[in-house]
Amino acid sequence: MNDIARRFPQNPLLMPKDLQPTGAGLQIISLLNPGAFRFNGKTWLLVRVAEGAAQKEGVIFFPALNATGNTEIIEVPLNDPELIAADARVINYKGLDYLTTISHLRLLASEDGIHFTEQEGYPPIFGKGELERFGAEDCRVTQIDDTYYLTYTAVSDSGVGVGLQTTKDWQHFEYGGMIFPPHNKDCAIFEERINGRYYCLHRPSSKEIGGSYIWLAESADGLHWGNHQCLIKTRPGLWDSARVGAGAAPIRTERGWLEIYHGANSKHQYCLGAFLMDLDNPARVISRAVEPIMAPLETYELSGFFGYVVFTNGHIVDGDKLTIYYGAADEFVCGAEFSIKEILAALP
Ligand code: MAN
Repeated sequence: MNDIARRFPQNPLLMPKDLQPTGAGLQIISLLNPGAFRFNGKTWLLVRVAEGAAQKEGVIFFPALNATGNTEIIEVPLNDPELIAADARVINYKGLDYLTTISHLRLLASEDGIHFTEQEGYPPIFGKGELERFGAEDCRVTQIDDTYYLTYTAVSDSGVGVGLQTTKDWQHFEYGGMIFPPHNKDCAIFEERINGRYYCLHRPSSKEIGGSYIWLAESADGLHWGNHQCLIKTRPGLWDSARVGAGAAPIRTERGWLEIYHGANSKHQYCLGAFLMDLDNPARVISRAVEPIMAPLETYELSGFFGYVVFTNGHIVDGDKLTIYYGAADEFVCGAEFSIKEILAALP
């Protein structure tokens, strides 16, 4: 394996204790998977903040937004025979799935791309309505002209889909509704229209025939998507054998659209890989690296809320320098630099 990431020596850049929870009785369990963008001369992160209820012995609490949009805590005794709590992230109660945490998105900005702080006047972004009752997660941010498109995982008891909001100033948002119904996540819109059309990568999942693969869709208006095509599948026996999903918006290079994606194996170990799409016709995959370009190696990537995870959905491109911001061990926000040339060299 050839890990070509140059991790920031300051990692982790952000930890749960660095931010305040949004309400009494809540605690921040993890900070993860930020979207990244430039705005007002600064680098901004849209961090996923996962909150849980302070636990007490013999009881499990899990949060959900109620009809009025406030976080409500549901309490179940640990010995309840109808409770299945085997995964740190998800529990099943009375046959229904719930998350152990609820996520919202928090805006932080930085002059140097390393030290991030919350900015006055830019409040947290919460899930909206019935289809986001269990939160908003892993937001990709794409800028097209003067509009930022936010595509995020919208979770509720109806399933996991992709929500869309747009903004020009990060203070006023337009809600575009659910653009991909369950089960779907990992949606990244391209930062340029191609032949007048919007494109995005997304990740529907099928439990029966098929799997968790990266798909391409196109749209005339950035809101209604069609002409779905399956681009990237899992590879038996490799590091991305169980599921794959897009990272942030594809990067224009002279060889094609470069996408950094995540892949996991059956042990839920997450690495980052790369593939290239044709510049004029992104449905054509030109190349895919066999090995990951980054794998969990550091202590903060190997152990945390959910260990052995590096996961990115936000980056800043500056010439050959690609700075990715990533979630480590589903608990910390970290940064790493890549040379785009070095990534391209790993692509046959
Ligand atoms: C998976 C994990 C969790 C996430 C849920 C819902 O279980 O990625 O972190 O909260 O899916 O998206």
